[in-house]
Amino acid sequence: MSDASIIEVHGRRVWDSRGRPTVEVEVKLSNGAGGRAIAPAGASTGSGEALDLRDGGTAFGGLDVKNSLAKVNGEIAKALEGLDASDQTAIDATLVELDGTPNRGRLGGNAIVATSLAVLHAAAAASRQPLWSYLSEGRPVRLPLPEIQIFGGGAHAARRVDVQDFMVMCPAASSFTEALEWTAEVYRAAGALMKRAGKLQGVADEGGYWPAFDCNEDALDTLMEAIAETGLQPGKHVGISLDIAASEFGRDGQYTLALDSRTLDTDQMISMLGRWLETYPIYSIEDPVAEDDPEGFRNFTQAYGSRCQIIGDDFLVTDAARVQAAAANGSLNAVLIKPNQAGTVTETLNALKAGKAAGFGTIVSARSGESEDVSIAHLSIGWDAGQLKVGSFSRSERMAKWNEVLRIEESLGARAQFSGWSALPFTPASK
Ligand code: 2PG
Ligand code: MG
Repeated sequence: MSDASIIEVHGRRVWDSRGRPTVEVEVKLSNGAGGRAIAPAGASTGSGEALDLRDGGTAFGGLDVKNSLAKVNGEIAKALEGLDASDQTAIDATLVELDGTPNRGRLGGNAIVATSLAVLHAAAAASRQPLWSYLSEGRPVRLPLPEIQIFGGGAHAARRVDVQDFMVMCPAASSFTEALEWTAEVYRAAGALMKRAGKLQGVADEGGYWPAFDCNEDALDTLMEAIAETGLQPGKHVGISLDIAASEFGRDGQYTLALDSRTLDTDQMISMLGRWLETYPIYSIEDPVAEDDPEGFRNFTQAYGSRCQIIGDDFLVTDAARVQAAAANGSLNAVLIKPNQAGTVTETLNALKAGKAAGFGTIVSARSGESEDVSIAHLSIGWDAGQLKVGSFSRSERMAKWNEVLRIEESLGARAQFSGWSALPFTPASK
């Protein structure tokens, strides 16, 4: 038995930021170390994601996780007990094999990701290092460029507007601390603007202001105004990042913009986004077209990939093979990295490595259903992803992640290096 042998795996039900049940797993090792992780949950999910297994039935809207927990406390615990927690690859291979399905549907992606991450935490604790440091294995790391939501939309705001995330990015900041300071000013200014306009109606799922707008462009104009109000310059200090999450309103090359009461085909969709790129200082666009529109991704990237980060989320679902295929045919230049889309830590890292090998931007990302779990803050730094997307600048399940990065930044002292522009896969004309 190695020093870091797993002696106990325990799953329990906890609750996420939407008040829904989710899976927490706690792992104990023979040397006394332990680790814990909570599965997040998406609302705008890609069809190729690891399956978030729910019980169905009437309790909690069918979203209970008793089946997943039974798997953790039964088969999973039995299979992992006695294994070396520091061999993450073997742990994850065991989980994948035990599940035996292509989409993690038997044990549940939620059970698997929480277990995989809990083992990782335990192994880091056994090595007496913070998780980010354990993951970095002595390689240099950068503090991530944050993408922070100001207005929520799409599936996170009852589809009040079509676009899901209206975010800001501050690659010109000199540090992670300063990027948060600039963002905090923009978030405040946006709230004040909404209040003055009589449009302040609380926040959406990820903490961005509720999008009480007449059209998507209204949100963009208000965001520009908010940036300008802070005294920071749009396009110089603060850029815009959008998650269109187009799979939510597009299929078979048809995109229905509910707010504007019109349907666009792929070319019209690309033209509309192109006009936004001309009008606003947009640094990043995620899922500009739907996951069933590979040609659309390619055409969009061919047209705009040299001046903008173009991220695949639903389209790539944190899958190394899909990332490699997208790189080979020039479909994107960045990949969103969500551990619960991949299933295990090892598969998540493989997708990130594939992204880096292709010269892609790599963005570790939270889900819209989150918790106090801060694992992704550590992954983004330890794996030197360069970017981190966590939702907005309010609500503690979001702030927990930003604040954890601040602690790590402080602990690095003079060694702290902010990724800034180096994280983005293009050079802006204004730079
Ligand atoms: C996304 C995420 C986070 P969800 O689409 O990128 O914004 O949303 O977790 O609902 O998939
Ligand atoms: Mg997305």
